[in-house]
Formats: sequence, structure tokens, C-alpha cells
Amino acid sequence: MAKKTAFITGILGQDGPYLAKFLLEKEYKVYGLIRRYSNPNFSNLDYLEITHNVDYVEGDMNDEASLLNLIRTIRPDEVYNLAAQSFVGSSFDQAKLTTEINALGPLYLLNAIKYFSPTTRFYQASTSEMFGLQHTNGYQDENTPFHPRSPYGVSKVYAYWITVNYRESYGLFTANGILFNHESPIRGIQFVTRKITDGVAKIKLGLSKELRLGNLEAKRDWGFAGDYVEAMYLMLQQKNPDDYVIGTGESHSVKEFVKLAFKSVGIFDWEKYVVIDPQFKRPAEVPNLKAKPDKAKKILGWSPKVSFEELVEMMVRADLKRYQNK
Ligand code: NAP
Ligand code: F7E
Repeated sequence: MAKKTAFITGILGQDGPYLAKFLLEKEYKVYGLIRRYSNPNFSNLDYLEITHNVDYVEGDMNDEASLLNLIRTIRPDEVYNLAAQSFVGSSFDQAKLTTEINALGPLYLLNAIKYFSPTTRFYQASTSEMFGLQHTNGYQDENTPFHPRSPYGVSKVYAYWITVNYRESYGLFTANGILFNHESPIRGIQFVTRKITDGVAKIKLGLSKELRLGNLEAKRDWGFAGDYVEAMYLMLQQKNPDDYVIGTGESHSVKEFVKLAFKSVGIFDWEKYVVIDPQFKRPAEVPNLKAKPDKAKKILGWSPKVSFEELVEMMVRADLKRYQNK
């Protein structure tokens, strides 16, 4: 039987490499979209030791023709749209760019599928940031209304609905994974978890004296990226396309993350090292996110494996090792 093919955008980011590894283990042929760079950074793929197992193709989420051409020539079985300007903080200063990549990018891909490869199944990387301020009894699920709090969140609401719309209008197999925060040792350094674990490792090794952070009271539902890519895959294997919330069902504050990260290296007086810096606070905050992933459990048979404590420990260990190896 011919190998299944997957086309992954965002292959150099955090989720792209975990998903590629997962699909390669299932014998997929994996194409990864990279944009034009003088020096592309393959370090996340190197970390997972799959750099040479992916077929790289060049294009850009802002360049419709490049995407049309790639879908037309590859005609993949599955497209996973993970590319995004994904940092909420930067989206306030670069709202237009964020919108072009995150909202128009998926539209271009969906048009490419509609015209050139209508049997291709499409996964859209939707996000809990779409919920923003909304709660249903303290949690968010597939029925919770959206109230995004950043240009990033707003751009993702467009992408969510255009994905639903192409399913309803043209019968395409499209699915939204509404993923809550997920992290790993290859999480971008700007995001709070990795910033903390990197900072703690440097402090532990005497390479730094302080860790500058913004709002310590914000709460997130943090899981492990390696667990979450399985849910993406499962969504595209169902009989019918649908949208699913993916998270752990637990919520922890940034402060709890900080405390645990310091504790894991034997530092208990964490307040000595943490400096609150207003530059890391946002014009509008998302105060509290907690998933209710019951639908994914029931229909996809998916549940997370790595606990909050294990995640913190895993990330701190990886950062310590990085500096020790240097
Ligand atoms: P990430 O590490 O920021 O990776 C995003 C990738 O998108 C990068 O590899 C980047 O490429 C690529 N990209 C950005 N602009 C592009 C463009 N114009 N053309 C082509 N590629 C472009 O994000 P992630 O954490 O892996 O997240 C994957 C997806 O899930 C994103 O869509 C994110 O918004 C969404 N999401 C993430 C989370 C989470 O907690 N991680 C939760 C919910 C949803 P370069 O390497 O070339 O910059
Ligand atoms: O912030 C607070 C900050 O940048 C988490 C993206 O993957 O997940 C991510 O978005 C919280 C916020 O992630 C600092 O204010 C405090 O409340 O790690 P973050 P995010 O904004 O939740 C969602 C699901 C996505 O879809 C996004 O793509 O931590 N915080 N102090 C800080 N945040 C940062 N970055 N830096 C600080 O110093």
C-alpha cells in the first residue's frame, strides 16, 4: 500500500517536529513547509533527531501562489496547518502581520485544497486564546463562546470559522483542534514556561542572578506537546470531521510554575530571584484557562499522559543539560 502523505506547515516550530516524528513512526511521507531564510534553524528537528527524515518544500503562508502550487503538486492525504505568528505578546505590536499569517494563511490553504485536492483532510491549529475571557462554570469546552483578548486570538477566530465554513460549504474534511497551552523542551524561549525553565537553569548554574517576568497570577492549562500531536492525528482519522478541545483539565498559575521549577533544582526562596517587569505585561490579559476535554476523551479516545509536575521537571532538566553541555 502506498505511504500516506502529510504536509505540515510550521515544521521548524515546537509542534511541527513532534507531529512529524509521530507521523514518521506511522510510516507517513512527511513534507514540511519552510519559508525562505538565509539560515533556516533546524534545531528543534535536530533535538528530536528527524531532520533528515522530512521532505522540505519552500513557500510562505503569506504567499498564496506558493501554497496553491504545493498542494496542487503534492496532493497530500493530510494537511496540518501549524504555521503561525504564535506569540500573543508580539501580536499587539504586529497585528497586521499576525492576521495575514494566521487568518489569511489558512484561507489560502483551504482554497488550494478546494480547487486542487478536495479529498485532502485539513487540520487547523486553533487555540484556547479564542476563549479569552469566557468561562462556562470555570472551564472551556466546544460550546463556550469566543471572546479573544489579543490580535492573535482574533486572527485565530477567523481561521477557526473559515475552517468550519469550508466544511459546511464545500464538504471538505476540515477539523479544528482547540488546543490549550502545550509545552516541551523545544518550546520557544519567549513563552513563559520555557523562559522560566531556562532562567532557573541559568540561576542554578550561576550564569544569571534574576528572572524577569510579568503577570504571575495568570492561570493556564499546561500540557505536553508530545501528547497533543496525537490528538491532531486522531482528529483526521475520524469518519466525520469535527472540532475538539484538547487540554488536561487542570489549571495552574504562572507563580505555581515558577515555584515548582525552582524547587526542582533545590531552590526554595524563589522570590529572591524573580523581578516583576511591566514590559512583560499585556494590554489585555487572559486570566484563566482550563479545558474540559470530555469530547476528545469520548470520541477520539485521547487523554494526556504527562502531568504538570512531570512537564516542569522535564523542561528544567533539558535546560540544565543544554547549559552543562555548553
Ligand atoms: P511555533 O513554535 O511558534 O511555530 C510556528 C511556526 O510557524 C514556526 O516554525 C514558523 O516558522 C512558522 N511560520 C510563521 N510564519 C510563517 C510564514 N509566514 N510562512 C511559513 N511559516 C511560518 O508554534 P507552536 O507552539 O509549534 O504552535 C503550532 C500552532 O499551534 C500555531 O499555529 C499556534 O498558534 C497553535 N497553538 C499553539 C499552542 C501552544 O500552546 N503551543 C496552543 C494552541 C494553538 P519559522 O521557524 O520560519 O519562524
Ligand atoms: O503566556 C504570562 C502571560 O506567552 C502565558 C501560545 O502558544 O498558548 C500560548 O499563549 C501567560 C500569560 O503563552 C510572562 O501574561 C507572565 O498570561 O507563555 P505565554 P500564551 O499567551 O498563553 C496559547 C494557547 C497559544 O495559542 C499561543 O500561540 O504567562 N506571563 N510573565 C508571561 N508570558 C510571557 N511570554 N513572558 C513573561 O515574562
